[in-house]
This record gives sequence, C-alpha cells and structure tokens, in this order.
Amino acid sequence: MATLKIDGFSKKEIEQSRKIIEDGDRFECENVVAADFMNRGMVDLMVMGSVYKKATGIFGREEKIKDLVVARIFRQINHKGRAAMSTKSTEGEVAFKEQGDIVGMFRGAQPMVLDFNGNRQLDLLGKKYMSENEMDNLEQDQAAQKRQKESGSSVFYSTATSTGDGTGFIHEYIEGETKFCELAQPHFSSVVDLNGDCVPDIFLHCVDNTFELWLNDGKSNFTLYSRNKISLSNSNDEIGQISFADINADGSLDMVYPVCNDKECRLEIVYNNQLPLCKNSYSGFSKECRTLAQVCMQNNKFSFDFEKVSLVV
Ligand SMILES: [Ca+2]
Ligand SMILES: [Ca+2]
Repeated sequence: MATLKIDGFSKKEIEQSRKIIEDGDRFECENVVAADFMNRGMVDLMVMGSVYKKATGIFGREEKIKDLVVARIFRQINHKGRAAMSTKSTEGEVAFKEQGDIVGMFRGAQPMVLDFNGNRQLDLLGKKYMSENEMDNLEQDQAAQKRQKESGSSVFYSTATSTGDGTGFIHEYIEGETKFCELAQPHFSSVVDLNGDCVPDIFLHCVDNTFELWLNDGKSNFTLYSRNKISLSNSNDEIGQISFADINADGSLDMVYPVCNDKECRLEIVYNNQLPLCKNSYSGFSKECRTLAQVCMQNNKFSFDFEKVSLVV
C-alpha cells in the first residue's frame, strides 16, 4: 500500500497531517514532485515509483519489475469536483484526484522534471521504458530495429509535455542517431546551450561518472557531439549535483559540481573552451572572439577543459 500524507501550513498552526492518496498495493512510492503540471495555477503531485508483477500460483510472490519507474500525476481538484472524485475533505482543504494518471514509464533512473522546450510547461526527461524482450529484440533483430525505427519508437528518451489546458500530456520523443547512454541514478542531466547558438542542447549524466553532449540543430534533431568521463583523484570520491553557469564570464556555460569523500568536500569547475565574448569590440566580425553580432553564432569547436579548478569548501 502506498500512502501519501501532506502537512498543511497556515498562519495559525500546522494542520494535522492527513492521508490524501491511497494507491493500489502493487505500487511503491519512491519520490514525489509537487508542481503545477497542468498549468492551471494549482499544485499537482507527481508520484514516481516501482511497480510489482502480480503473483502467480498459491505460493507466488510479487516481484518488482526490474528497472521500471512509473510516473503518475494526481491532479488537484477544486471543490466543485470534490463530491465525485476527491478524498473526504472539509471546506478550505486541498483535494486531489484519487486515481493518478500515468504520464510516463521510464527505465532505470527517475525522469527529471524540467521545462525542456522553454514554453513554461514542465516536461519529463528520462529513458523510455522497454521490457527485457523488447530490448533483446532490438539488440538482436535488425528487422525489429527497422520496425521500431519506422514506428518512431526506436528512441530512448522521451519528454511528456503538459498540453497546458489541463486535459493531459502529449509525448514527444527525442530522436538520436545512436543509443543514448545509461543514466546515472540519480542523474543530473541538463538542457543548456553548449555550442553558443542560443539553442538549448542536452547534457546527459550517465553511469560511471560519464556524460554525453547532444547538440540540437534548432529543429529538435539531436546529434551526439561527445562522450567524456569525469576523472576523480580519489576512489572514495563521489560527484554531487552537476550545474552549469558562466563562472569566468566569457559567455559560455561552464560545469560546476561538488565532489565529496569521507574526509572533505570540494567544488570542481570545468571550463567550456569556446570562442569568448570580445572585451572591446561591439560590431563587425572577429575570429578570435564573439562580437555582439556573433553572440548566437554556432561554434562546434568547443570542449570541456578537464584541467579543472578545485576549491576546497
Ligand atoms: Ca546549442
Ligand atoms: Ca565560461
């Protein structure tokens, strides 16, 4: 049984914790994201978790379905819809639909919640779930690969985008020329402009401290640009959240992340080697730096410089 409780805060006191959702006994809740997924000015709940195979036979035991993460949205409802759908609640309390709507099934890591295409609606970035059989078929059977490709389901990552009118989600799939990597758990992937053309690209945080950079041509066609590994000096080191910011103010986004071991934590900065902004030139064109006219010019000769800077914090 998966149960979710919510504590309501008011100016006077903390309202008593109360159960708002009870789910079936074949779902194990692992994460909850509270956000306005349906773009209605109301906070909905996205619940992610594992599901279990139904037991077979008298002595059968339920088994977790390997690597499957299901994301469901429990929509907040207003009091007009309360009688039909909500849990019992009194006036003034928040109410949610009792049944969650499945918005995506993902393999391995939980999807990240972000605004993928900049339309102010939240999307999900994760690895599309395929069963073991589907995976085997795809690996071994060229005809199956072709069928998958033709049916548009050969892609490995998907976003679920809110329709914005509160009616549901549409699924868009990111086509890649080749397989995407296995995502780290948890993964700190990002949608950021890496090659300077002002069009967001994809940074995927993969297993074993590796990452992939996928460039977006502006029409949502993604091409693998590079695969790299973040080297760590100590075998006990662990990487935390990877973020992007223009640390050295040269106009390109750099990588920054904490690394911790059992003794200390430090911040590591990896600079994006990219054509820098010009310091004094405001017009015309230059090969050494970007003038104002070249600010959104694509430059695919960039790389992250792993002669990195470390700051002990
Ligand atoms: Ca770009
Ligand atoms: Ca920079």
